[in-house]
Amino acid sequence: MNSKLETLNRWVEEVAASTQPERIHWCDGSEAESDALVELMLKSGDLIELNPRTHPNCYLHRSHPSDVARVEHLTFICTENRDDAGPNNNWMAPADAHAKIDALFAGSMRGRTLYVIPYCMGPIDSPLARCGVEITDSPYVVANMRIMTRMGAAALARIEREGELREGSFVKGLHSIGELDPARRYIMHFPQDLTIKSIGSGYGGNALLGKKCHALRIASWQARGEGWLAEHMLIVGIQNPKGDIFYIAAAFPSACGKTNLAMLIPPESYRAAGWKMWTVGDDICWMTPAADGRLWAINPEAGYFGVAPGTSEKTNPNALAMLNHDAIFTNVALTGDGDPWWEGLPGTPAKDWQGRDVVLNSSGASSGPAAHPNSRFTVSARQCASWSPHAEDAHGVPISAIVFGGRREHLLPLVFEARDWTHGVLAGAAMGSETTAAATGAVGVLRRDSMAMKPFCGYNFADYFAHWLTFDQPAAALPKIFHVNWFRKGEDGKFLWPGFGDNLRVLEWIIGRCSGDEGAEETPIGNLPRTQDLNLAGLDLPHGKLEALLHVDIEGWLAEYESIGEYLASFGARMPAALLREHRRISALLAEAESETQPVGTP
Ligand code: OXD
Ligand code: MN
Repeated sequence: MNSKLETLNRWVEEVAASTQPERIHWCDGSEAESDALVELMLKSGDLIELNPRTHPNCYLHRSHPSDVARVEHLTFICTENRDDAGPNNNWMAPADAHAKIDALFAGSMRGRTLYVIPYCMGPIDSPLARCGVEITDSPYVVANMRIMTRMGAAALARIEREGELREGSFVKGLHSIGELDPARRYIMHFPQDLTIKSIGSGYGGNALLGKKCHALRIASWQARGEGWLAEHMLIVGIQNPKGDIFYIAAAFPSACGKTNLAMLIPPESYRAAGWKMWTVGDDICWMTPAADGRLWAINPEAGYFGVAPGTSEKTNPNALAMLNHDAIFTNVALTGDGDPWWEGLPGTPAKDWQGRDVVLNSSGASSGPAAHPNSRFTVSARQCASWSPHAEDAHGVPISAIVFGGRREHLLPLVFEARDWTHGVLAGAAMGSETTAAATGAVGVLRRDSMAMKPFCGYNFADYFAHWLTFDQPAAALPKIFHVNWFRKGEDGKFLWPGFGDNLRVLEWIIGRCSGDEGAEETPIGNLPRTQDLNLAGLDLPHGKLEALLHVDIEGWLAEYESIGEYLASFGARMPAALLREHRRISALLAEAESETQPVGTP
């Protein structure tokens, strides 16, 4: 088989001439193709069958121990002009990058099959969707792309249709596992040519090119040119007892519980009152202004590639329930019965993520994590009980609110509402998280991660903020922007807020602000709920905690704004003046508030 589209055939031929595969397979996405690939991988040891009684059609893949996560230091944005990539990216000149990586691709597929994977990011009939073709020599990548994207014949038909109208209408992604050598591993992006080249890793975002490489890095570049936004956001629908549904898009850096929030189950008192939550997406959101002035969003993905450890009955029962059939697990541990296991689940592991026997000490614990901390599940979005009936709508869902958040032990209140769009963009630009013990390096250090896009924005952050600001047009009916922090701690070092399902209490205030039904108090940093504005029915929050969660520490905020100012300045002259003005406006409000709290006569 090959394609009706000559440019596509030519590219596949060129790649084959350089990588020299033994055979070429064009993926049609069919059940029979998938069965044959699974068969092949079971034989080669790439997959291990899990307990078919408890987990039918579930498989375990163990990656190379040196290949277990995205590699940001080996990820490059290759634009002609270095400043177009910006200080937020690693940069290489396109000619140098092609030369470097093409040398590694030469002969890299010898003895292997070259798979051509046509895929569509977004509902197949959606005008907001965009297509790509990934060439890979990894059958594991094919199996994952089949779950994570709309892959196969229908995508190819769309690519051919669009390709006949316009040259260069699909993203070209070339991937080879190469030698799996970290010293010969690169993930290169050429946004000006809608091209990705990735070699030396078979893992997640390095290899499933539809996800971070296409749907965020390349798409963010495309979106700027075409007037939309490609964001690292979940999309969730909240249905109130009247039956109205409000959609919220939310950006959090990793390790802040994005998948959990996307699949939140309302607390008992809310369920009894008739509240429901719907999952549209857990990682990526593409938003486009429509004729009604609102931003409409699709989830470009068709599945979840979620972190397994910590996923439990308490943190995310919806996720747990969708994982007992038709799922691929990567680097999890195994029980003696051949069930997948990770830290946070009941029971005990027998084999760790590398297949080694787990030795338990006298108290029944293993010496280190049995599942890799970044072990994953890949599963179709449809298997989630809260999967939204509107997730496949071609025009997407209308977004009422955008929420930014991070992990901050101090200072950042439970929630605040930005005064307007410009203030909201500043809140997103300034957001960040304190590092946790899960990451290497010092714990508790604040890392700014604007809009949670630091590893994923395909161009200069200063230009990206300017692009965000362009949406503020007179006819626009933009979402309101909020910032949340589930992770504030009290003086006793304990979390002040229970989190998980109770986060709906904050989301209820957020949608109430959007519909004009909820009150707030104005402060220099934005509008905060007064204690009476949050619904705390059925929640036993000890006295003083809510006040602490909603406290605005003016002195602390003055220092925070000074640090935000330094961060904005680090992007140099491209930083939009409107954002700098907004920063000055709030700094002045804070200074004024501070002087009002000083007793008369103090210098
Ligand atoms: C992810 C990430 O895997 O953001 O989604 O790192
Ligand atoms: Mn992500």
